[in-house]
Amino acid sequence: MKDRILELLKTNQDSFISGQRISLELGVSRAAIWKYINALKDEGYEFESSSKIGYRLTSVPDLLTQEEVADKIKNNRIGKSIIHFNTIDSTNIKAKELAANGAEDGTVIISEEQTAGKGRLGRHWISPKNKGIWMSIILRPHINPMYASRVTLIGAAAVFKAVESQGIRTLIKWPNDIVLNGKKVCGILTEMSAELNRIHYLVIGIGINANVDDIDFPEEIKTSATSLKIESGHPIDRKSLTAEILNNFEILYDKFLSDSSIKDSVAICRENSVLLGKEIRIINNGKETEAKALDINDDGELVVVHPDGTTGVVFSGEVSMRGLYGYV
Ligand code: BTX
Repeated sequence: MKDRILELLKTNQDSFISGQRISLELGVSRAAIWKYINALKDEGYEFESSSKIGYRLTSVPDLLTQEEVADKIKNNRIGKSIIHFNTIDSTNIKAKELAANGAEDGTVIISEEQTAGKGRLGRHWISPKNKGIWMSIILRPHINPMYASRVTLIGAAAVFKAVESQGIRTLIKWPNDIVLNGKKVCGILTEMSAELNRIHYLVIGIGINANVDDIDFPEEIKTSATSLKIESGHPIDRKSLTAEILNNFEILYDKFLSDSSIKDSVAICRENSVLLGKEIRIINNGKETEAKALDINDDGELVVVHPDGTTGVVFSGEVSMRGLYGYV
């Protein structure tokens, strides 16, 4: 009911709506309306109200709640249900817990802040309050677990397209980073629970430094991390960007489910890659090798040429590049 009252007030933001009208339209008592309005106030919504003329919504909070993002989502599944937190340890941890307890395919967990945001290999992801998009998508694809990592490239392509729609051109660092002016602006962490030939669920965690300020980054990552706001010089509409990512994600993900192909996502990652043509270092299982990045093939693998002239593919792992994140 709270959602419906809010919707009614949002569609009539230019005028007051009387308590009587809300009561009649939604079949709710005047006392209950007052209770819901107070609950909305607690969430950061502001109203003008008068016992004679009713209520008018004057300001909405900059929060990534279901109420604030849902009207921009065009999807059938991804993001139809958004579970929002003000603070949490990690949206990936929460998503895995909910998925293990039966949460539906497409459920999205968003938090305004993470106190123990996770990067890959146990690393930490800085997630300051109200300044980024820290979210995880629960997926239940009927695919062979060996193809699960392809979802990371779908995520990267979806983030690229969404950020581009806001007028900012980023580059994709295969397989899981988005960079802007040589610094990391987004990271993706895909986790899985599976048997040998069946996936229970996948969780794709996306962290985007939307409005993060320089001061929020600890000293050790100041030279390697940036935000869309820092680079573009203007604040980012986090609600639209969140919805755009989820909208783009569903289009690319549905394509993948229909024919197991990630060609469209790969094309986006290839055309906007920061790595291709560059000398790189590959770190896999603690072993470091040098190579030149040639291509991303249609299966999403990185094609490289080794110093001895032989070519090979890299399925996963750490890749670093001269001049990016200060690597020399
Ligand atoms: P990664 O291991 O590639 O990157 C982590 C490294 O990046 C850190 O060790 C640090 O050097 C640097 N770093 C930490 N925080 C930031 C930041 N905010 N911006 C730029 N660089 C940073 C990448 O891992 C995957 C990150 C996924 C984060 C999302 S947020 C929502 C979801 N929930 C969760 O716990 N993780 C994911």
